[in-house]
Amino acid sequence: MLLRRCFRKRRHICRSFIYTLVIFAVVLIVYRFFDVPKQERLAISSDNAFEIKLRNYESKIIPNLGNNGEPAFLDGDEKKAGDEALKKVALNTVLSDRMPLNRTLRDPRNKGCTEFLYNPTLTASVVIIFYNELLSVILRTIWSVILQTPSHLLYEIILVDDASTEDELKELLQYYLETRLSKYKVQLLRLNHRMGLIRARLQGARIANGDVLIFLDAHCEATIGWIEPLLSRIQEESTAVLVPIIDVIEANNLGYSTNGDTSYQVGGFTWAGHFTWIDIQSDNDKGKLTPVKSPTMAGGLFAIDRKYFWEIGSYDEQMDGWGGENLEMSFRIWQCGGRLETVPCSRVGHIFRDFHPYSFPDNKDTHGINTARLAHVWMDDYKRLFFMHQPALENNPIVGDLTHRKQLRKKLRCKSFKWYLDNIYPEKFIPDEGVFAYGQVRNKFNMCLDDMQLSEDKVGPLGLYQCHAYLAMSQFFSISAKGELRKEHFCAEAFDNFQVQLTECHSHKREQYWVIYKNGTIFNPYFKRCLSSEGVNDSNGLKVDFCKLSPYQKWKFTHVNQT
Ligand code: LR7
Ligand code: MN
Repeated sequence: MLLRRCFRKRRHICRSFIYTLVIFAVVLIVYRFFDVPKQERLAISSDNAFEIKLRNYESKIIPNLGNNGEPAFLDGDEKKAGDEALKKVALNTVLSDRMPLNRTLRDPRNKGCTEFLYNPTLTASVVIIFYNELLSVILRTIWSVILQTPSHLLYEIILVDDASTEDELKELLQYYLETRLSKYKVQLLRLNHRMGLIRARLQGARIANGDVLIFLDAHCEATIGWIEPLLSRIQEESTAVLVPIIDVIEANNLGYSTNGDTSYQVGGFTWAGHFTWIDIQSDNDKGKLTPVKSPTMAGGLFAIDRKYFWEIGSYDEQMDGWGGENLEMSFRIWQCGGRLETVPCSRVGHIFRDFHPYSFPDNKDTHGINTARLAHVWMDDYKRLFFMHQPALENNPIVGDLTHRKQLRKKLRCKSFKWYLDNIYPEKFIPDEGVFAYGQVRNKFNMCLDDMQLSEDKVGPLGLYQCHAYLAMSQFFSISAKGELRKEHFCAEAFDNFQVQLTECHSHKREQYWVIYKNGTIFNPYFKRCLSSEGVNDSNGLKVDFCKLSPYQKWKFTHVNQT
């Protein structure tokens, strides 16, 4: 009807209208007919150099290699090249390139975990930052997130390239996303200059839109069911910040290894400002499958409500490079009213490398500087213990302006560091509080007890060294309330051959139990002998000897508390 009337009245206008319609329809049909998804169009059209490279790379992947998270091994030249890479970049890059990007992993969780019914409705933005990481390792991280996350819970994956300099990585990653991952919400944000991992994470967080932010290092693999308990817990309590159990992916064979499915550790710290793993202290919490309180987090893998992330002060944007942000955030969360928890039913693997394969601009000790920042802002008087490790940073302008962070602490009305120690980490050893004596321990010959720079994970003799003019950490010892002669982690322990070694404190008393007497002797009741510096040389350290009136058995602590 309408058409007929139209033809009668305005014939030519009407005709052109119909022609346009027909042409439009034809174009539409042709387009639909020949339409192939964007990804394949790019791929097919290619004699494209990227496509050739990627196909070449894909053709070398050995099916099933490393499946179930098994360790994998190559032979001959490839083995040699892999060993070389391990030395150079602390990772077997050759092996990673042969291994499927979507390899399968065993379910590492405790069986009990499958009985929980999680039904989160929150969505996640997974933020993965990287600087010159290996393409296949980044892609395996991405694939694991895609494959192990129910799609309705994954709002997006945001990759932040912290201005990597490896050209191939830059080009191929972008191309891979466009051609192989276009149906997933993965976006790549490229920073135009190196910002360091803290500001890189902030940049990612700024463009995220999911309910929850989940940060991952770029060399991780998520396992089945990893995300549900994280999102559920945040749904229940939006101020809970969560860490999965972080399993080890071996840098040499990429085996996914766990510590079994019942025992796991939580986060602690050292007064030198390093993150450490610690055993769960409360018996009630041991072996629990529901979230467990953690005094700190390692920093690389965690989930936080997106709004809460900003409310609680995101990160200290003046922190450069690497390090410190993890303890800063941990203290801040606890002191300002949040909670930090390890979620035992969420497990993610991380490649632990023996050294950083990258260097930092200007070779700055960013870990030290960042930690000095957080010590000033969050640790109140206890910062003295950190600065004893880093005296050169104490009043150093290199640490930068702290006004904003101090304002933040005021604004959020955060509690004191003492509150944190008393309530969240009461087992933390404080070398100069609640102890019988502390400081330098010297004898008549101006020689002092010395840990001989024993590194944190070793056992070595309790040594003797010229007393330093200042109180250096290597000469700082305490007699604890339990009667240990100790450092932060190490306790002096007497052995059957009467040598005294520094070993991990075990609080079972006996060989690690000492009594100081007013006359200056340090007595070991188990051996009924006294600590002696007689005949000490570098290799054997101190001994326990029959107690006698000898200047070698007389010791003086710089500070003795009255009891
Ligand atoms: O300048 C840089 N820019 C970056 O984007 C330097 C690094 N990075 C990226 C890097 O590519 C990687 O994806 O940042 C991520 C972390 O760097 P790593 O893997 O070299 O750090 P790490 O695993 O040795 O260190 C741990 O402590 C750091 C302190 O700043 C970060 O918080 C890391 O995320 C953190 N990693 C973990 O918590 C994983 C578990 C390890 C443990 C214990
Ligand atoms: Mn890492």
